[in-house]
Amino acid sequence: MNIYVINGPNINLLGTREPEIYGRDTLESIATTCIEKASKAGHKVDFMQSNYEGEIVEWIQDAIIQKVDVIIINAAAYTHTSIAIHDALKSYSGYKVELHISNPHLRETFRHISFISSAVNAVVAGLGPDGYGHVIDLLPDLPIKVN
Ligand code: CA2
Repeated sequence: MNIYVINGPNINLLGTREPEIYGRDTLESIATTCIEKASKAGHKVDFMQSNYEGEIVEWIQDAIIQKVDVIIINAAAYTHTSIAIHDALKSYSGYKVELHISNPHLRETFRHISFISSAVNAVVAGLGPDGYGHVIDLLPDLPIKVN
């Protein structure tokens, strides 16, 4: 399987601030874990992060063109604002997982609304930085149509 792991704004700061919310792992260490776990299972992960909404939309469009099998997306703050990311995800017919490190429902009310949950197959939240690796481990058990 080909897997895109897409991360939104400020996630590059992981490990530098707010460890009580986001843990102490850096984005680089999460990427390494995902790539290693996927490779052991015979899959390929492209791991990316952007602070720009349009770039995230373009990566989702690229996943459509490249017939990527799975998108795991932590859209970060764009989760709560972005119709553009919602629309791009709707256009992608592969398997999609919305992922959050924290549980947004335990936090400020503006984080309780997700614009993208209605465009994905599954939502994972509150498992900390290990959530990414757990989702990679789960992929063989999910109803994914491989291209
Ligand atoms: O829990 C998550 O994964 C979030 O998607 C993280 C977003 C937040 O806006 C969502 O409501 C929930 C924020 C990511 C910011 O990441 C930082 C990491 C370390 C230090 C500061 C920010």
